[in-house]
Amino acid sequence: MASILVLNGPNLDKLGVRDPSIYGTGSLQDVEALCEKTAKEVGAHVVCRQSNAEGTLIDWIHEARGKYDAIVINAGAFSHTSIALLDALTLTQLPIIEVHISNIHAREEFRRHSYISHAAKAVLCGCGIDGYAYAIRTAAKLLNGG
Ligand code: CA2
Repeated sequence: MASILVLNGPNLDKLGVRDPSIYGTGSLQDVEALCEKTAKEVGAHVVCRQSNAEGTLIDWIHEARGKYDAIVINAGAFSHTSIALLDALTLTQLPIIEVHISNIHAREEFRRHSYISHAAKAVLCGCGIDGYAYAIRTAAKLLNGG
């Protein structure tokens, strides 16, 4: 059974608390429940983790090699700043699917570039939290030979 690590970065633990016009009303718990439901539907196993700390995310990415078959990641604002996260993702040699709840290309200039995209097989953005379900389906399809 394919095993997928779902990582959420800074401030995503506050989803549903503020700014529903940008991020919708779903909470991080809703995101994780959706990931688990979708994984069941495609016959995969998911582990969901969230951290506000760049180093913690990097450690989890390092540990993912040999333990998971793919990574789904919404690195939050670190997407726009962190070459270190990009390097860690590249080092895993795992398929990476990047998710953003909002359409980062329709927002401020500084959100329009993501370092993570350089390592990503696919990028989902602007689909709300459904983007996580699409990302898990995409990962499962890739792992089953495309
Ligand atoms: O659209 C996305 O998923 C983002 O990755 C979300 C990040 C943002 O920095 C990225 O540019 C795009 C923000 C995470 C959540 O921030 C919140 C802010 C207010 C209320 C709740 C969450």
